[in-house]
Amino acid sequence: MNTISAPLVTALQIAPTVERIETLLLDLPTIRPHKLSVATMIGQTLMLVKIHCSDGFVGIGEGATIGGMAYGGESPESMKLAVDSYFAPVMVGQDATRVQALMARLGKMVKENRFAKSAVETALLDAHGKRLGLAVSELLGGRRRDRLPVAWTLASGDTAKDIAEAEEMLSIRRHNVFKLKIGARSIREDVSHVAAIKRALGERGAVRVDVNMAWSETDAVYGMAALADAGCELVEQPVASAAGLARLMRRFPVALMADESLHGPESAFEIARVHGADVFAVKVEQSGGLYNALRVAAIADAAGIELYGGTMLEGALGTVASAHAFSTFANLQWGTELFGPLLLTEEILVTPLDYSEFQLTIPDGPGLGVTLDEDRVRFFQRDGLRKTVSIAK
Ligand code: MUC
Ligand code: MG
Repeated sequence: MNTISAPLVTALQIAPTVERIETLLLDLPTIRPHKLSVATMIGQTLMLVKIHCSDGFVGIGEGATIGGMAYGGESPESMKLAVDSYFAPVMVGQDATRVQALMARLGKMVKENRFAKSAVETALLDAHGKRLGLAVSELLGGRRRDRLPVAWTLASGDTAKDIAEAEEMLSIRRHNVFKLKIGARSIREDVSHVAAIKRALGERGAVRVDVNMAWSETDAVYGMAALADAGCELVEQPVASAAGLARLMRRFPVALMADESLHGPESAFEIARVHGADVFAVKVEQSGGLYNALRVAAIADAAGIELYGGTMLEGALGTVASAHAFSTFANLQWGTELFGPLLLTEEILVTPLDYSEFQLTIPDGPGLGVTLDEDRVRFFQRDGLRKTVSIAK
């Protein structure tokens, strides 16, 4: 005899499930070499995830790293492998509408892999938003803003080129906050580079720096004082450890921001506990997904730490996912740096994102609110049409 009650049968029948998960790698060139203390990027590889659901909705998500594995333990290739071999068996057949429950199930069976988890969580939210006719920001509790201020990173490695690039951004009214990548050269060279750029821009542009952990603590003591004198308003991750950051806090008239030390809610709590930062650079991928990014922001708010919306130099999908998450933050005192798609030579969306008047407009259509240009994706896909063309030459 059938012991399942009628409503349960109905619920089982109608709950859309994850049917199939597709992944691919996209290799896109950057507009110029992007020089960080850890790597020089001349291209970016995006790992795209498509989650096909039994009700016909397809969600898309993205994972990206900086300089392959130069920035952390995951790479686009390792994300693809993790999703194909380990995530998919855990997710296929599961209720696609219970995003948090499905991510918790995945978390029990797959440790770490924060970037890959962020990509699949994004795809689940995109599919569910499309299903409900709601933007991802609304699924996350509701957006508080439709536009986000966007900083630009000057990282050509050449002071004159950086000044010309900043002038161009100011003149087209795309960016008026500039983050300078330093730490690869001597501190004295870096300080004069920063001072020259700040002198050239004056009050027209704010100048901040990202050291990407390149300094020792004694370097940082000298460097932060000199950068404050040069008119720099914020120093991002000058040293590697949270304890080191805590010892540098409040010693200089310049804000201190944690980036690489932040790996989601637990590390956010630990940095807050030791008073290790004035500002958190919240990155959706580093946090392990959109919900975790919201948890990091809540910890910052509770600790009186200010917020900045960071980037892993994602392409359009990762950038829009982050924008949806940041749009819900109660506080976003330092704006964002969601410029990733602008660093790439190729557009992969049917309708490009709107960057204007120093801000990014957050799409408000269902899900992420963007559509992939599938022809261009096929062209730039690894081992795709572009490769065939170059071989044929
Ligand atoms: C980082 O460390 O913040 C963000 C902007 C940029 O140019 O690099 C990233 C990574
Ligand atoms: Mg950084």
